[in-house]
Amino acid sequence: MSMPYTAHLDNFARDSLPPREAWPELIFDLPELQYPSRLNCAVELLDKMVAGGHGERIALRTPDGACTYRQLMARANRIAHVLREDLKLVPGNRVLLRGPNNPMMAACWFAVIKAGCIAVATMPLLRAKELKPIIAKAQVATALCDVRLMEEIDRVRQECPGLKQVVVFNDGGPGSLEALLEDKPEQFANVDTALNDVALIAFTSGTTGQPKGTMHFHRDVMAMCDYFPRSILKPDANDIFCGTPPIAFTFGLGGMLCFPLRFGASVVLVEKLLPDALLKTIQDFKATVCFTAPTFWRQMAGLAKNYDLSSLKKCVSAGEALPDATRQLWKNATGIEIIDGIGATEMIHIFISHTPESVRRGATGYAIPGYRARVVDEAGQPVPAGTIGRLAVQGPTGCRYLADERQKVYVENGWNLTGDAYKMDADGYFFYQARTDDMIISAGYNIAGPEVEDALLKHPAVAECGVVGMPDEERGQIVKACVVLRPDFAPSAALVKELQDFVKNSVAPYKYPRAVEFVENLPRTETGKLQRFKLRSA
Ligand code: 3UK
Repeated sequence: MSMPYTAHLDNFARDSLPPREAWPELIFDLPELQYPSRLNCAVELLDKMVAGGHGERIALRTPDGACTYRQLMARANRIAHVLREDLKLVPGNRVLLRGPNNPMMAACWFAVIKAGCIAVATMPLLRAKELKPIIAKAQVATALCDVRLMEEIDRVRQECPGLKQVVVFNDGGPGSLEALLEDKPEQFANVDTALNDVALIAFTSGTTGQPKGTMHFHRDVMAMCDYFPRSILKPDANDIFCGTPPIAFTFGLGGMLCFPLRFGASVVLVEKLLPDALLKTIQDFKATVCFTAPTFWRQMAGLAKNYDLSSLKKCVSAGEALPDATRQLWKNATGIEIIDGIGATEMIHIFISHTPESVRRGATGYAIPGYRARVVDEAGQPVPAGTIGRLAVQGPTGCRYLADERQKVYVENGWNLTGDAYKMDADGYFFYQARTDDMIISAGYNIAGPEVEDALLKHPAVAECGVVGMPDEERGQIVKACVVLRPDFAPSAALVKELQDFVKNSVAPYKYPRAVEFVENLPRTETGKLQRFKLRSA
């Protein structure tokens, strides 16, 4: 038997894939979305757009200026020469990328892919302690790092002898990437990768244990650009994207880089965005599409009146469940129905979502065309509509952990199990309950924290909240709410009672929080997820 074609000379990634029988079943049943056996996703997103006449259009916008498709391609090509000639990289080598969302970070990502190497982008706030297992696991010998994030790389270098070369960018000094690419040609012979050569390894933002590396092929990047955007987001070349997710988070890799380029549109890259700054970005750049997490949508709803957001058309929320209370606040403030979507690093991007017109209150949406979803019991059998169980999905993308036993936990009988508890209605809409290990069991009742949170968020005193189960001798667990108050409200026993009664009046009374604690803020990850384990241990 002949080996299937690969452009990789370094076969580390291929050799670290899970055995074929441990992969999820993959479905490619949309006739319009078939990809050729040779595919380089950077070539599809850059070179082909330039060849197709988009070269002089703007690809990236920043507060300091803009960059066309042709300029971005030229920059990526020169960096690819540096990778090949100065750093002596061969196809299949992993390259660690560290940077906030900015044009050099974007160009580096494309350069790595053009050179047939594998992009391992890391979240900007990661410390040496968190980078170390990533570098070891993905066997990374080369890093490209924004000058402002060098400190942790310098620290980790001393402990990772395998990390042999580090090149700094956005620096300009001698030896920097800018200096090295100066005399490189603007053309580059792109590596002719196979559609199932690994293009990137994305590490999960997991809270416990060793980080898991998910491996995605060139084909998966194209599927990410074609499935959710084509059927739900429906952007066009005049759209201007903006938002907060880092390129290192696959939510951001799609929304802040690959989706806009796939459609000939542009994206505003801003390095550090707080709710006010994101609103100002929308106003100043006349952005039309915005990607961010639920906590941002909620905070921005309260500030929206101070900005001209008339350019904005489409809003995407992902990362954690979008409470209906937040959806309504944003709609009242702007008239826009947020597009909610559940995605996962293992799946690369969103697989259940809805268009603004087909929203159903309280639901994440339906399986987007090309994906299948169902709710299963402990044994993996589908449960009837209306029953809570475990979410299982299949589609053109799926989980392939880099050398990790936990592949068996995520993939069962060919289905991806995301770890979320869901309920499906008779029309195929999926209603998020909680992470399966976050379900609260109190006096024999199953209670989903996010449902109680949504009830609390409808009270005018509540800015943000997190609801968890706390150990209790009598009931096993009790429902506890950690509440951040809006500026005009002060903690009091009377307010505790008022919030408890408020919840009892909107959901089944046994779900009300027996304990309420007022806190200054809630612990969140860089991706906007509430860290419930921290609330439980507090
Ligand atoms: C949770 C949601 C309810 C859910 C991601 C869009 O979040 C992303 O990837 P992660 O690997 O986390 C996956 C988990 O996050 N989640 C995400 N979105 C929603 N829960 N409603 C939602 N809309 O528990 C899921 O299993 O960090 C999101 C695109 C790409 C991504 N990587």
